Amino acid sequence: MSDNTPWFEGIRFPMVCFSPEILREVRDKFLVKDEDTITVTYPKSGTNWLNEIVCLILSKGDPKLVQSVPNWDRSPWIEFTGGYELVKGQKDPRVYTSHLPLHLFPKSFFSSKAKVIYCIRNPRDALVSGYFFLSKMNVTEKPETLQQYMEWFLQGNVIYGSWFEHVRGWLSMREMENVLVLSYEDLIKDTRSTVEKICQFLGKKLKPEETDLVLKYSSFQFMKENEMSNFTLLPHAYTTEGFTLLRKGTVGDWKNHFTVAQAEAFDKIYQEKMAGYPPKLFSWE
Ligand code: PPS
Repeated sequence: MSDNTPWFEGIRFPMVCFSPEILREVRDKFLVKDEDTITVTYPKSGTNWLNEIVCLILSKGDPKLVQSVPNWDRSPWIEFTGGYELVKGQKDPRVYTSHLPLHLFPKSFFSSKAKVIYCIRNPRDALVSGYFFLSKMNVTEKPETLQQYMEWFLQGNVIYGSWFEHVRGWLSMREMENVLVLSYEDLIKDTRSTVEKICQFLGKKLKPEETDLVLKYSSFQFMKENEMSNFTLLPHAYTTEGFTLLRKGTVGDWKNHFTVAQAEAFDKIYQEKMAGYPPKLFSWE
């Protein structure tokens, strides 16, 4: 990738809504509060789904908020210039989101009791999702082919940097009691019990019928039709024809797009970079 996207501390960011000054301030000066809930992901790993679920858990399944306020206002991205202002103005208890790698995350988090939910996804599916998303957006150089995007991805030369470093960084926090690690694959496989796990982590007890509402309003179909959740309200200058956030919402779509040679090349690098983790830690393995 060779465009003019901004860089901060060796990580590339999108061309719009970012500045190194705000990124530095978020890391060094922003005060995380004990009552904050923060959802964190590498891009294309289920961020907006998780945000919808958390928002609906907090409203006990009442969809009023998710149907009236755009997702980027109800769970602002702290590292976006506009999002940072929104988070600072939020009433307690605050709920916000981030794609930041651990080393760029607000330093004050590490001495707080704030809760972080980190959602990981098979990098192959995150790669395919990112490829289709960014080829229809005007915020970075558009990849021309999946092969090209795969090369950028494996080099960490994509927005928010290397998937491997992101995941290694955040997984180092997985034993902390204020950090919950989930996977997109678990959310797909058993949405109800994963939602219940989130409720337990957040200390929220929902009645079964309230959980039903959380599941209903955060479902792929509801989110795809909800203009507060599906990114159709993004400024048209940012997107091109065919852009969609809720594209497929499945596990394993990479198998429809990787060639055998690409799958083998990816596996080789994956095995090298992820060596040392216990078997079965990742639900896609
Ligand atoms: S972003 O742009 O980084 O914030 O994108 P992110 O929200 O992290 O990831 C987008 C992918 O999540 C899928 N998605 C869902 N899957 C299942 N159910 C629900 N409700 C849901 N909401 C979003 C979305 O379809 C993207 O994955 P792909 O594989 O592209 O379909």
